[in-house]
Amino acid sequence: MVSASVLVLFGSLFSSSGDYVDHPKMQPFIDEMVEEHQYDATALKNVLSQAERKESILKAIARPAEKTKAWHEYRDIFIQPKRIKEGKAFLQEYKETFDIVEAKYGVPREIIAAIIGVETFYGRNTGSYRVIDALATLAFDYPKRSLFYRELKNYFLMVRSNNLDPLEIKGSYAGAMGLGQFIPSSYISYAVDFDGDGFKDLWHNRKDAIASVAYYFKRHGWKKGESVADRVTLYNTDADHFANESLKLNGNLQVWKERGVNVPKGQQERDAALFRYENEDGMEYWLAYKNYYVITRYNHSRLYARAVYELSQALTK
Ligand SMILES: [Ca+2]
Repeated sequence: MVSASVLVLFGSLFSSSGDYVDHPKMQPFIDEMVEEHQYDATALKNVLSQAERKESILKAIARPAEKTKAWHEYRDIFIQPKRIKEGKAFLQEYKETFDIVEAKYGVPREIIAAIIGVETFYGRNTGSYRVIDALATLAFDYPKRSLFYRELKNYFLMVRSNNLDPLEIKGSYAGAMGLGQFIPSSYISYAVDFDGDGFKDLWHNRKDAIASVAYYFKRHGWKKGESVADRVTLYNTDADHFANESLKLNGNLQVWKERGVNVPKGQQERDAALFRYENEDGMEYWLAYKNYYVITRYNHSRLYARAVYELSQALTK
């Protein structure tokens, strides 16, 4: 006879794998993949039935640093001597790749390096979740699931067309993969096989990762040679009402001047957004231009954009 405690033990063991075998959203997902992409239903079911639901993922996604931290706290995570030092070494080690990529895509090397530095500490922390677990958990069990549902579909398309094992690939809790933390749709659209070995290896191949981040920026409208942002002061504090309104460039420089911003002298007329950042000892204001907006296309956060920009500046000193 099996005791109740043994049943509980086995129950928890079994529930740690195959969490989606009987999930009500799994079959409709499979049906859509078969209908839309002629995916093999048996293969899909086989993979999905080995996906695990991760409570830690649902907890992590509920409190991203971009939503919970003041700027100075966020900055302290990313702008430290070690990340600057290793970033400079990264630029040096891959100088030839950066030379070619910078010329080809028009995106400065320090921006590319800063992205990879902020995302994964130059490849040190690329994520230890199986992407199948991350995306299944978020696509099937997260209330705001629509993005992840799409990304789970893209994941299967990505592994099929690149002949990858869907149960092996690792990434972040949100299913972001490799040195630049590309989600599957980004991989499909922007991954580059820089070294020409036939595999867009964003997990281990730094050359492929550098070129892919640059291509992502080019495709999102990076303006070669244009400045990114200027620190400013306000002559009229009413301008503060318009700060952090959205990530969009919600006024040209003339408008910002009229709203109360001391616009830097000699700047050509163009669109900008005003951002307010909280330091330990008060507020700081920045006028941000098109290229700053492009950084937010990588991660929709003014804190993120600032961290990338500051790290990029530190890497050039
Ligand atoms: Ca490659």
